[in-house]
Amino acid sequence: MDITLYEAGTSRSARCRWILLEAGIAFTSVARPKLVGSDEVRALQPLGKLPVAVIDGQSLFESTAICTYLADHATGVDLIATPGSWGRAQHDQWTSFVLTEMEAWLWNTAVNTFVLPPEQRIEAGFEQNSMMARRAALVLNDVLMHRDYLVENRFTATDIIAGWTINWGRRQNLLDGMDGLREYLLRLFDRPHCPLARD
Ligand SMILES: N[C@@H](CCC(=O)N[C@@H](CS)C(=O)NCC(=O)O)C(=O)O
Repeated sequence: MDITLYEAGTSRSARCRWILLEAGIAFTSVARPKLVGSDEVRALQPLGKLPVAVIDGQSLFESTAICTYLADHATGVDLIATPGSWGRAQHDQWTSFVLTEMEAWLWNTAVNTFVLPPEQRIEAGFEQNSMMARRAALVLNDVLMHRDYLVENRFTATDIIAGWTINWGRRQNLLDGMDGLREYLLRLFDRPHCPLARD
């Protein structure tokens, strides 16, 4: 595969960098200031957001879609449950759950803290955002108290996607008392290619 990844540090594009490194797939990185919202990125991603991957001449956006595609096409390393398997249904379940029940709330706080211009921000939902993100995190914590990884009890793309969001929750101090998630993140941090922010 010929791959160019438009990325920005430890943002959601780090999921794509991580899967590429785990898969041993060579890629070209485009990472420079002011990439978000640029005409170059808008031509590939309608909202001008990162990440975007150009794979064999076709652009693909949404970090989960990119990671899933790359994992499916990795050779010599098994990074995702087989399409059509029960494990793959669980991949879809946990990635959907994490993105809609946890990440969306964190993103709403971010949007209203530093993404939108001050005059467009609404701060009234911050407390509710934290409560709802924590509610989803507690579900994941319950699961990960009893197993090491989300799908087939082995490290997969599912953990790359979910781990990034859970780590965001940790950075927002929303995981207090959730030992399952704390241990899970330590397992992910231990992986040599893990690009998750440690602060
Ligand atoms: N759901 C998308 C989210 C993409 C996204 O929001 N990326 C951020 C960087 S982490 C961005 O480009 N933000 C700029 C903006 O929202 O204007 C994904 O997972 O790829």
